[in-house]
Amino acid sequence: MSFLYKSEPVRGARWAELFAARAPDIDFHIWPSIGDPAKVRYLAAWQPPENIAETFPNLELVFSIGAGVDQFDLSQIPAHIPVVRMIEPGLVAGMVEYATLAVLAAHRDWLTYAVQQREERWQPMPVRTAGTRRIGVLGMGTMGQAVLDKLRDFGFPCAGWSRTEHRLPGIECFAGEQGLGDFLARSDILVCLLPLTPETRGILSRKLFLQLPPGAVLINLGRGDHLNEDDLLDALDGDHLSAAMLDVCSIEPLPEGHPFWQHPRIMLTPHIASVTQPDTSAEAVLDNIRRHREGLPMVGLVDRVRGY
Ligand code: NDP
Ligand code: OXD
Repeated sequence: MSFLYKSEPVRGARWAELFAARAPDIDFHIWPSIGDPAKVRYLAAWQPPENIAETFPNLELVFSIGAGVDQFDLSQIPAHIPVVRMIEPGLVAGMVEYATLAVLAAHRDWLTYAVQQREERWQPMPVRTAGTRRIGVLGMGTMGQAVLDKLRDFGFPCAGWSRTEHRLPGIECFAGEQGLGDFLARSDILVCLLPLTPETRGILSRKLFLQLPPGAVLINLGRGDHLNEDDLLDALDGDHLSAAMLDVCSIEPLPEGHPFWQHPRIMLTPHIASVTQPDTSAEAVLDNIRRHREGLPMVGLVDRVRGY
């Protein structure tokens, strides 16, 4: 029986060591070395190989290397094979760090100061307290809840939006289409931590921006396809939004000459808000293999109907 890993090779080498120590009955292969495809029971991938069902006839479980599963065409994976996304503490911790950094940078006007520095301009702006800056997080899942938990401690009035109702201490919770307008109207800094699904694709649009308070800041940490890029440029250039911080783009890497590169009010990072950490993620995968073998519920099982 074998495990096929198809993602970043340095992490793969560490997983191989940990599997050898913790699950010696499983042969570990790092793509493109796949061994005998009929022996592959477990596949973990960031970008999945093509024709999974035909190539690996005895596959039992598919793992996403990331928290998102939008890179998988779930219709191509036979219904009896569970798909499990990544839930591991290292990935959550990285996201909490990045989201906190981005929110604090927006709150303390760092993009404006970066521009002023290049212009050799010494121009203080009023310093607002955290209590006067309202944060809204789209998505209250593993990432969104951890981020809200941290931001609340700074004294920001925090709210979250999700598909179903949630309750979190000290967080104003909104849900569904009917809760979106009120949630947006009170969000000075909007953080997107949604999964990419047919319902959420393009959600960061002109219509949504116009419901935010004037001067709001957008931080997109979900997926590039959540965002309508032209609508963002219009909202920034029309001064409805004051800045955007984008860790994800529709096309990655962002193409040469794209208007985002040079926009003075856009801060870009190359999809590094958080990264699956080798040791903790291997633990999470090994634990789910154990759960699967023992017939227990797996952590991060994807609901194919919801698409996340
Ligand atoms: P979860 O599945 O745990 O949470 C998803 C949240 O989004 C849930 O609260 C869910 O609502 C909500 N949601 C889904 N669809 C809708 C909808 N149609 N309307 C309203 N709310 C909706 O995911 P994670 O928190 O683990 O991850 C979220 C995303 O973050 C990933 O899918 C990925 O795209 C992104 N990510 C980006 C990284 C980066 O480096 N940039 C790193 C890691 C993740 P409900 O609770 O009601 O189900
Ligand atoms: C993820 C990501 O989904 O890194 O984990 O984007």
